[in-house]
Amino acid sequence: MMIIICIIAIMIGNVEIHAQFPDRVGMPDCDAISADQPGLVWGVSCMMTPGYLSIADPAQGTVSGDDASFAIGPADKAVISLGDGGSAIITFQRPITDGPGADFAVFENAFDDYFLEFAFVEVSSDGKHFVRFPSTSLTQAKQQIGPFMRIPDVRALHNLAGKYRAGYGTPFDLSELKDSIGIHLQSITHVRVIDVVGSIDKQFARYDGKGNIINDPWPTPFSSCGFDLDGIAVINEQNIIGDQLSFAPNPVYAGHNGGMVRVLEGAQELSVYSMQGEYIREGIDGNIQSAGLPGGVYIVKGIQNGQLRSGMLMIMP
Ligand SMILES: [Ca+2]
Ligand SMILES: [Ca+2]
Repeated sequence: MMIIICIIAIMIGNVEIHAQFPDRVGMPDCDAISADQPGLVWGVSCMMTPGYLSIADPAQGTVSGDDASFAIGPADKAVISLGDGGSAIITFQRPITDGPGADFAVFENAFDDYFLEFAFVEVSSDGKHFVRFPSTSLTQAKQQIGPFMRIPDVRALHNLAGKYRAGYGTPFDLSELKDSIGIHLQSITHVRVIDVVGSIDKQFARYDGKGNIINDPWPTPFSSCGFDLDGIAVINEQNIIGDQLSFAPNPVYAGHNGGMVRVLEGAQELSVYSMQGEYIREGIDGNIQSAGLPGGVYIVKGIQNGQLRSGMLMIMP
C-alpha cells in the first residue's frame, strides 16, 4: 500500500512542500535579524569575483562588478550584484565566534517577501579553507522560476542567504558546523557568499546540501543579476583578551593574503620573535608579514594603548 502511495505521489509530480523552516518577516516563527538590531558590527572589506550575466551564454560576459564598498558597513540597500555563480568574500574588524544562537547574518535587497535570490554561505578562519553551511531548498525543481516570479514558500529554505526581504538578514549559526574540519569556529575571519545560479537545467544547476536542485529566478541576464549582497552583520564577535595582542587570521597560511596578518585593535613597533626569543623581523604598518616564515608558533610584541603587549601567532606551512 505504501509503495502505491509513493508511486502515485511521484506520478503527480507536484508533491506538497514539507515546509519546516522559519517563515517570512512578520510571522511569529521568523528568525530574520533586523538591520536595526542593537549591537551589530558590520563587514570592513569585500573582495568580489563577478559571475556571468547568464551562465548559459558566457559570451555575454560577467556582471560589471559594483563598488565593493556597497557590501561593507551597515545594510543600506546599496548592493553588489554577484551574477550567475559569482561570489564575494567579506572580512571583519574582529573574528566571528560561535556564541549563543545565530552568530552572523547576511543581508540582501529583496523589495518584498517573495521576489528572492539566494546564495550559499561559507566561512573560513584562515581565508584559504572554507566550509559551506549545509543548505536546504525544498522548492520544487520541475518548473523554472522565471526572472519575475515569486518564491512560493520560504519555509522550504534553510541556510541560504537571501531568504528575507531588504533590511532583514538571514541568520547563520556556526554551531551547525561543529563537525567540520579545517576551521576554528571561535575565530572565523572570512565569510564567502556564492550565488546559487537558480537554473533547474542540470548543465547549470547548483545543489543544496542534500542534493536538491536550487530553483530561484533565472535567467536574469541583467547587469544587476544574481544575489545582491547588501552587508554582513556580526552578532557574536570574538572578545579580545585585554593584555594580549590578537591577530587575524590566526593561524595563518604563510602565503595567505599576500602573507600579511593584521594585529587586531592596532599596535605600533611590532616585532616578531621565535619561541626561543630570537628576533626575526619588524612589523609593517600594524601588520605582520608571514610570507617567508617557516611554519611554527611565533611571539609578536608591540605597543598597544601605550603598553608593551605580546601575543602568539601560528603560521601554517
Ligand atoms: Ca552560535
Ligand atoms: Ca550595502
